[in-house]
Amino acid sequence: MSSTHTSFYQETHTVFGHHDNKFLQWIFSIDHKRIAIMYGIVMFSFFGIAVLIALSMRLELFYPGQQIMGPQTYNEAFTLHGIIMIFIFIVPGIPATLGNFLLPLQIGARDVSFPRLNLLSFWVFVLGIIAVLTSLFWNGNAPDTGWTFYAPYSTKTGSNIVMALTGAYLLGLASILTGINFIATTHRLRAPGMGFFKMPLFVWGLYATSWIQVLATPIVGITLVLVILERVFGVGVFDPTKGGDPVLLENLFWMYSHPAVYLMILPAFGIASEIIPTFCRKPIFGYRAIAISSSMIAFIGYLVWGHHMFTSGESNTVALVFSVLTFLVAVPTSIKFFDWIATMYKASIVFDTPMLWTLGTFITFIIGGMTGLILGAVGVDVYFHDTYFVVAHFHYAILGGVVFLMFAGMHYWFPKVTGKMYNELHGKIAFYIIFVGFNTLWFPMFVAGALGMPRRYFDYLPQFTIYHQIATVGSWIFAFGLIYMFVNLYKGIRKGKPAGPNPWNATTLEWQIPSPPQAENFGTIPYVDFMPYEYIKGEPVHHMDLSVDESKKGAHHE
Ligand code: HEM
Ligand SMILES: [Cu+2]
Repeated sequence: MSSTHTSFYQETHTVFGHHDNKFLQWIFSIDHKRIAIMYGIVMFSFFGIAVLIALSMRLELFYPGQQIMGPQTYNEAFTLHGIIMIFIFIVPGIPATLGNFLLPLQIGARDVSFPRLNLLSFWVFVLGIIAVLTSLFWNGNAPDTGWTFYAPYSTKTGSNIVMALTGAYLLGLASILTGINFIATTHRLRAPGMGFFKMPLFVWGLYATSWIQVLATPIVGITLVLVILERVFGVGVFDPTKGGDPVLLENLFWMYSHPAVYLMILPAFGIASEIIPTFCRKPIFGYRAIAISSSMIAFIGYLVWGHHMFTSGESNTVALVFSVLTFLVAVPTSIKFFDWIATMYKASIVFDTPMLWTLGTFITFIIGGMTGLILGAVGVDVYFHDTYFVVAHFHYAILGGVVFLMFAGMHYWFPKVTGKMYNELHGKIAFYIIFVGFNTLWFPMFVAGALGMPRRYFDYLPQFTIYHQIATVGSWIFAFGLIYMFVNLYKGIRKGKPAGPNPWNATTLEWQIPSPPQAENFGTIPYVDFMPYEYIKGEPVHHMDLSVDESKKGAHHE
């Protein structure tokens, strides 16, 4: 380790000056790298809790009839599972963790544009979680509406909806603040010479996502406030008995929540676009097409929300229009996939864990995406609506797409964040266990759903038993794989070998500085007049040491 630099583990800037206390140094830190790690710790703790809740649901479903919980508890369980997974885990997801850590590093900046706002958004996020948790224990029942809060049930049920809505609102606010910060950072803080079309593709993914966070999240914010107003003051917006319209809530909700799907997947695609050239040691094919397709997906994503409401009584014309628009999203998505495959064509691919996760995700996400097209066809969806086919589809897309690529990114940037290496062999074994567990868990649900198994039911007809039992066994394999993976990463942090600045032979700026990076990232800010993925004969074109501050060379150290 070079002695001239302090890593962000030793020293940090805080909002209130310098603290001797380590804990205060962390929770008041305005260093984007520490904030990223704090987000990560909180998010993955809740991911673990939501997985445990899901495992208990799967146990309940092992046999027909009541096993370990009654219908009311089951409703509360899937509501909590959904709220945690969506609002606490995957919406902040990649931007708040890997994005926060890497955005400044990849564009050659010393921090995000508004470091204090970054810390504030973290604390708003924590406040939101506290509100959600309060809703579970605060006199009365835990929320039982499902994470979509559909009316009129959400305006009528006796459970603690207002607290849960407040929580979701705060979590949305945190997401907006992150988005604003990232947009400003991308526009203002790129290293000199780095035009938009010289940015790494992960930055493109984050940038497109930030616009969705800023433009779409306020819609759901307003919607949640309206439900609160309705419950507290009896204003009739959604309740038909007061002259309101429950379908209005569905419209408003999905105007946010469909774009939110792309908010989740675009940075995940960005991760794939980083990993593929690195492990093929080749420039990426179709850089511009991949960059622009992110923005196209973000844009079309606003126009398709009605595909969640084919059975809500919308007119045939409207349903048809939404159906066609839904199919359009496949175009920019396929552009990305073709470009990735073209990059891999004739490359000598290195199958390390991050690449393995990326390739595995291709399979699961394509299944998730294709079944999405099936559901996007109006006639078919009328049949499949609210069956396990839908449950399988979105777990394939979100878990097998977004979360898996997040795992890919976690392995890829692990050496950068920790300065250590995890064990490759165990990393690969963990991937295979999770992959097998995942497919055992969710694939049978397509079949059960197609045969008519409805979702959100704690009980079912005996002919569905076998599918639920396979799925439950799959859920144990899956959970075991998760534990295996996290233990391996934890061991890497504890006693992994030092990784060095650039263990993968990667080309982007973050690999040109020490691992972990020092407090203000770069000694020298480079002039970037080259493309992000430049290889000649399998070797990176640019070798730089950006940890050294050239202007201070020869000067004395304090
Ligand atoms: C160990 C992994 C997981 C298991 C075993 C699991 C299991 C389940 C089960 C059994 C249901 C209820 C199905 C029903 O009764 O309709 C469900 C619903 C749901 N899951 Fe998961 N899940 C997992 C991971 C995830 C992840 C990673 C996400 C998103 C990031 C997610 C998001 C959801 C959502 C949004 C619902 C719908 C809740 C509702 O209907 O209100 N799940 N999951
Ligand atoms: Cu949608």
